[in-house]
Amino acid sequence: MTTSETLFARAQELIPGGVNSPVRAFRSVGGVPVFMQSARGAWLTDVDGKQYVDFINSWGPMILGHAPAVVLDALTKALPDSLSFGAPTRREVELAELLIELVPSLEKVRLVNSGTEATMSAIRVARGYTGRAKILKFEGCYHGHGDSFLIAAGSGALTLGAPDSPGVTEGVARDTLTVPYNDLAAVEAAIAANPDQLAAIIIEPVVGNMGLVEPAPGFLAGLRALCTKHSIVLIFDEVMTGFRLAPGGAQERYGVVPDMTTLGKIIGGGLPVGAYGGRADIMNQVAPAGKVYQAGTLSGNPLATAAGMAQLRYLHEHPEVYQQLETIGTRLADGTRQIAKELGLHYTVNQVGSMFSLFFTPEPVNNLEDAKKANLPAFGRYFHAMLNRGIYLAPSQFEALFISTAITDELVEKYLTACRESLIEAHH
Ligand code: HOZ
Repeated sequence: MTTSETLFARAQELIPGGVNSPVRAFRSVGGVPVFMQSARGAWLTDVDGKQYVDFINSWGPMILGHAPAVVLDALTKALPDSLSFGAPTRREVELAELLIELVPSLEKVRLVNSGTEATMSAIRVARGYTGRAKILKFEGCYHGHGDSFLIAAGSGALTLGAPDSPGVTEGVARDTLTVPYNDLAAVEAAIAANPDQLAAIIIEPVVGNMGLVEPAPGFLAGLRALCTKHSIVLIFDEVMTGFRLAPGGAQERYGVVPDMTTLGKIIGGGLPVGAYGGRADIMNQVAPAGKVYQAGTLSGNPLATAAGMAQLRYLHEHPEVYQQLETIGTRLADGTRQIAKELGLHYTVNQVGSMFSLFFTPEPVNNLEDAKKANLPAFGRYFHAMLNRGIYLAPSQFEALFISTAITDELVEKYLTACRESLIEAHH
């Protein structure tokens, strides 16, 4: 028995499903999750000492690879001062300044502890601001586990084959409308059917939670125009894409400015953190400036802000990082596409910058219906074949891969060799 197997057996007695977040349980690919011990650069080491090249990077934040000196130094310096104050600090102001400088839509910002908190708070503020109840989301988009978002949700909800969660009341579900991603006509129809009732449209501007799906040309701009016309708050959930697809996130990359933005883990350099922000007139609704309540003892935590500031400042001062990530991402995606073609599989590879997905279907993937056409058993076999070759992928077809700057040319080759062998093995 491996140590991971032993730990998983113990965990299953103690923790629901043996994990603290469903996707980690390997349910959609089968087998036992790997328990991790440590990580440096591109490499993870598990509790049995086996090493893997990491293509998850904590679902995004480890953009510079694991344990970058710049972040560790900042944490080491901050550590003796305090682990938590529950009072204002200088670094919160500095981090807010940096976020507002870099993300086009932010005029004011509030720090929270996770992406889920950020999205839950953002729709509360949008509702308070507009005085309307309903929100619209897209099928297969995932915005954390707030009740309002567990309707046609992506990520782990799809892994479990249950995109709607029990425990979400009918009343809450009624206030969440869903339409297919990349379908502007469906959005228009939903607005027309609910006149003056929509507080917000929330979207992953580039989706990471049904696998990687890119917005069709004009889709985001079309949403912007509809929201402006109907006084609906447009919220970009950039928990995965913020500071990753460009310094200013997907909104900078696609040139579409939302009214509000949610951010997560990457602004904490891997420590628990989140943020929501946007237009000053909307954010001024938040207590104590306004009446929409939202609070938290650990919000703006001194260690999270130290790590986050260090990583964001590094990214800000080294814009060449984005070109580097783009190049690595393109080599990995093109290489994967080419290998699939040579093997006669013609599978779809979607890539935007340093995020990509190999879909086990030859058809284009532009929304959830397309993503669901993937051959999931074959994906499961491929996942395990890659894992056996020391490549750590997301354990679900419905997740994106995230690249760090620690992926060298040599590691790209290692991945591509493993990819070819694993695709053959998966279809044997
Ligand atoms: N929600 C994450 C994937 N989209 C997974 C979080 C985790 O398991 O850490």
